[in-house]
Amino acid sequence: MIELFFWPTPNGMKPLIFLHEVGLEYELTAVDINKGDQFTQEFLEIAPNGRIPAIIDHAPAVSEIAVSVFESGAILIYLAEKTGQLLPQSEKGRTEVLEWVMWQMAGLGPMLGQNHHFNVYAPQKVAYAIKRYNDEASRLYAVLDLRLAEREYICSDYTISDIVCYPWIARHERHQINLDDFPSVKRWFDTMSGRPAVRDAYNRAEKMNVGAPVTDASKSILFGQTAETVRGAVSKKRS
Ligand SMILES: N[C@@H](CCC(=O)N[C@@H](CS)C(=O)NCC(=O)O)C(=O)O
Repeated sequence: MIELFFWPTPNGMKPLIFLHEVGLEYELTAVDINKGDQFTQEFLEIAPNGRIPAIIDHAPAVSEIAVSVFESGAILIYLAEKTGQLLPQSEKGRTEVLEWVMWQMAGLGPMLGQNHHFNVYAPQKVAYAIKRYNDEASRLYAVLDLRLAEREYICSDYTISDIVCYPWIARHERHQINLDDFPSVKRWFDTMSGRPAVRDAYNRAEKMNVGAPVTDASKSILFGQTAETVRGAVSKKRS
């Protein structure tokens, strides 16, 4: 059984979609990031970065003890290798998928996160930051659009490279992006949105009924973190 430490955010949705695609048995453990659950000792034990998602595989293929994984990209690779699904085994096919997974993890995700932060959450409208991340969002959407112009999916078949990107593209309106300007992304997005496993994963997440994604109260938890936050959580753990 896979225990998924989850909150319904783009990074949280990635492993949930995977689990629905392959039909692995799972249980959700809610980590309410708006209340600071990401700083509990139990959670930091498996996810030292204090971010969801994370998993514990209680029935790993080889290891005799449970295996935990943090970072959504690492989780997808781990689950794909465990199940032998959605990650090709050929040298070329696997490398290509990993390239796009890394592109999402290091580029698309962080840049769109900053885009949303400065457009929506920042208490001041910082024109330079807003332009910087709007420009970067449009550049990244164009990279994906060119890639998808010649393919149904990001790599040769449906793989974890599609799963890792979808939950972020699903929030295109928040990134000031009109999908009509990126027709191949739009076509791919519609295909992805129609996949039963994707719909089931979003329906499952919706059942958590968490209300507003970020409230005024949660802003101070989410956006005021420093080295002291990390050291404070660790010293609580040691005492
Ligand atoms: N690179 C990480 C990023 C994870 C991440 O930023 N998760 C957010 C939710 S999407 C989170 O846990 N935020 C809690 C916080 O900022 O305190 C991954 O892909 O797993």
